[in-house]
Amino acid sequence: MNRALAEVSLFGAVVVGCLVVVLVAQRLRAEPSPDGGYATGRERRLGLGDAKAAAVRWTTTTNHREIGLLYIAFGTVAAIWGGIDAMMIRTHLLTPEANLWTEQTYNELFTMHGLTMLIFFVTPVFFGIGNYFLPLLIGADDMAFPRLNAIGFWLLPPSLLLARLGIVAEVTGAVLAVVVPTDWISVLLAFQEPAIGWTMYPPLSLAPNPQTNFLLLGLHLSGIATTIGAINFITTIIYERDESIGWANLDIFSWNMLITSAIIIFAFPLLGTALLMLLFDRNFGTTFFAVEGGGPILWQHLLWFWGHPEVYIIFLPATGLMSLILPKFVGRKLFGFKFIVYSTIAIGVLSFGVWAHHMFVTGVDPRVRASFMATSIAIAVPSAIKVFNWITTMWNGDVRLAAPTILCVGSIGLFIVGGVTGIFLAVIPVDVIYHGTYYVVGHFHLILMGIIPLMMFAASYYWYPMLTGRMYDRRLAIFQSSLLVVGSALTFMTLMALGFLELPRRYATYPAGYSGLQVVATVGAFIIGISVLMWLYNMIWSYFQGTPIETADPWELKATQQFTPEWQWFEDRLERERGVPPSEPEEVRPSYVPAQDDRPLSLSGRIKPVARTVANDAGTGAVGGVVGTLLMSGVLAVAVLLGAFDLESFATLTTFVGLPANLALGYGLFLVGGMTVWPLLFLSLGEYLPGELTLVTGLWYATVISPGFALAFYTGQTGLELVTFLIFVPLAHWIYGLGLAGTIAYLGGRRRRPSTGEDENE
Ligand code: HEM
Ligand SMILES: [Cu+2]
Repeated sequence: MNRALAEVSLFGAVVVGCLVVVLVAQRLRAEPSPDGGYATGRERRLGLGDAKAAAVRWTTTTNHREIGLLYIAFGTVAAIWGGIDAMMIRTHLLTPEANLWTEQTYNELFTMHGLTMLIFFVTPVFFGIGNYFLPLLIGADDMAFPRLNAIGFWLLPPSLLLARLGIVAEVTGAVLAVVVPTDWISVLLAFQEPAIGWTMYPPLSLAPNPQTNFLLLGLHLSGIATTIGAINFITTIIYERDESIGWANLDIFSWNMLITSAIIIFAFPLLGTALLMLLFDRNFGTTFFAVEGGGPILWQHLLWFWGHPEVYIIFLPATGLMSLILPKFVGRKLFGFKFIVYSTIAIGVLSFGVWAHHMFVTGVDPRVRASFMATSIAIAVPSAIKVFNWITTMWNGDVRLAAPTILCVGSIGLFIVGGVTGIFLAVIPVDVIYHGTYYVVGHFHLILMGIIPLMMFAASYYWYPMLTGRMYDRRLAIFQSSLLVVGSALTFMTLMALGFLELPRRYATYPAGYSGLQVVATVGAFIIGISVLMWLYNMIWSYFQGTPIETADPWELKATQQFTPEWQWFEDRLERERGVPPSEPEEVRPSYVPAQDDRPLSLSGRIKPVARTVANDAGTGAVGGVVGTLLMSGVLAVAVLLGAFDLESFATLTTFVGLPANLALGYGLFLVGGMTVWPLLFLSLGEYLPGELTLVTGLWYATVISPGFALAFYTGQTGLELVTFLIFVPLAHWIYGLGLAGTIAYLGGRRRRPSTGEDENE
């Protein structure tokens, strides 16, 4: 089958489908109502003049919202294009032999799929969302450099065309070949999409194919566009913020865009340079990456020094959206805002220190390799902080069923699987086995697909009322989101399974034994594809036919004090343009801006109550800890008598602090630890976790923590003994938790009541 024609017709089919939806929706809207009522006032006939005016307007606009929409539209087109590549790859892999497309075509497909998705889909869509909403979120009139903004966007269409000129030329050639002799158009037919992998490793990328040059130029151009956008974001966030917005109450999405942009500023110039070096090698006889010159490994260093930060460039905005959207649908403020910001900064810095984990098998010096393994594992910590904060945000929240909720929860799940498998890959011995297999493909798609597009979809639903003034079809959206989550899990976890079976990646054919799982993965991919089409339909159809919204607060954000500035802006606009009055009294509206104290307290005045609380809490905690630990000792003593618990476990505790094993000392440590660490955890989290500290929360903590202790204490007991031991550890912890929680609740309750009364009088 001719690949280019297949791809172009699929693309054409999607575009035609969209147009049909637009036309039908518009036609229905313009029809007079059946009772012969009002005239078709909204009917608009699109004349040539209107079309021209619209074309001029959209190509010359410098308004941040319009440019944002252009970015989003461009990114969506690229996503559909790259998505069609993906569907073709998966269709090809349905059978073990290469009988649909040739091996060459297969290589072209995965090369261009990767590049299109990473470069032309993700960053543009996030820049679009940033352009539209960031100024609204920070109360700016526009981006800092509106014209530069337009230039940054308009560099993208030509760069996509350059990068994918191969297929454009091929199709044009094939069409022209029908009417003109083939030797007239031999130039066009010489183009061929590169089949060199998205990482463009030499010497493969040095092979003669004119299209590779255009690809490199296109990528270079897109890099310039990205850098321009990043500069604009940084400047806007730093200089255009409203007076009421400082660093502490800058919203989390803007924080993420700021740090993403900072990474871009450091990473992209490097990519640009490397691309130029490769172009020079290809065309002007330099030898940067030739074996007799710098060598192919030099390319890998340069590419991955950009490439790993790039992973975070496309990932951080997604986490920003998650941190912004999730709280709105679970009715609780984002937990640990500060720590999410810190973790984002930490990722930004660390992302430049891990690139060589992509090169573990290239014969890098083992000592260097080991240090990259350490930093790669370390970067999991800030990522995990985010996950814990999201989960804690949901904890006991008023979780509402809506498409964004499904997408957020699904993403967290997929991201956890993707992230944890990434930690394994960061470990050299594991990577050596798996790096060339589908395990890697499964791992990175769980992140690339699992959180990035899912958060874009969530954002599209969340802000849809604001963008269009209408509501999307909620039932379809819930169905679509569920399908997307299920499809993603099915596809990419199956790829992981294939990886465990050590199926190598980037092969067009495979042994027949793998075909069962390959079919499952392909089915999953088609589920994803179908759900994306549903989304497209919903977005377009609802734009014309959705129920017009009657309030600026469709998500009831005011009730949870999360009616953020962009919605406030929308509320003003609705009132101005449609006369929709604000749905609540004026005072409730600016709730997002933190209340300013009337009279600032003196320093000691501010410290004293804090110090008093800390001292009280510490005292209460310590007493509770002693009670809990003593009760726990009782259970452990019984366990020792029954032979289910080995006292040796206590003795080894001292080795953790670098002392020789000693029973008495170990028990002492156990007591001190129980007195301090646990109550501290308890008290500090008890402030945030809803439901305060109760016996039930105590049991929860105990249950969660006990497996860790079971592992730590386990000193080689075997068989039945181990089982009994495992039972006794939770038992002991439960008793401890009850003792601790009971004591703290008793002591704390006694003290708290009068002091709250005091606070209210102040
Ligand atoms: C429907 C969703 C998707 C499917 C079914 C899919 C499928 C695939 C397949 C089968 C490969 C080839 C792996 C190999 O041969 O080793 C691949 C590679 C790749 N995909 Fe996707 N993909 C999807 C979405 C995405 C998204 C959303 C992104 C990025 C945001 C992405 C980025 C990549 C990259 C970077 C590669 C690496 C290409 C290479 O091996 O050089 N994919 N994808
Ligand atoms: Cu990496």
